Amino acid sequence: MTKTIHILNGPNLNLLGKRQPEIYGHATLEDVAKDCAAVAADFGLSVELRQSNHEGQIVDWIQEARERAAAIVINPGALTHTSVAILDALNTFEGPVIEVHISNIHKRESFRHHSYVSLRAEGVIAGCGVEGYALAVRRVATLLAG
Ligand code: DHK
Repeated sequence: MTKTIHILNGPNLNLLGKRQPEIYGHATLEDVAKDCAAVAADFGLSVELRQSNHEGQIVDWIQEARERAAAIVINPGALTHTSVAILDALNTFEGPVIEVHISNIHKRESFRHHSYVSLRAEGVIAGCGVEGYALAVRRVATLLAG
């Protein structure tokens, strides 16, 4: 059976392409889903991309991923910097986790420099624009190949 990578996105990322394009660019989440699906297909993998503005929904999706996903790529948006609940949920997941930030969070306000999710993630990609998602999928493919 084809292994699936769940690509989870947090608050405000539904506005990707419209929101502060000078920081987050012009591509939409739909564009991201297409790019990631193409890269995943090269490795015989599939992707499922979701977005929610609600912390509890993301926790529920991480728990669902325990049963259904081989790996998680996650951009928790602002919840990166605040959510112990998302970290705790990720700590129940057994496969690889790659954290993605479109912007370089280390070049921005100091409150964006800390990530709870990084305590769990195998890898972190920041500042590569939306290309970071496809890079994360590529990395997941390497990790799944063992
Ligand atoms: C996205 C957000 O919404 C911010 O709250 C984070 C992240 C950075 C990004 O760069 O993708 O601080």
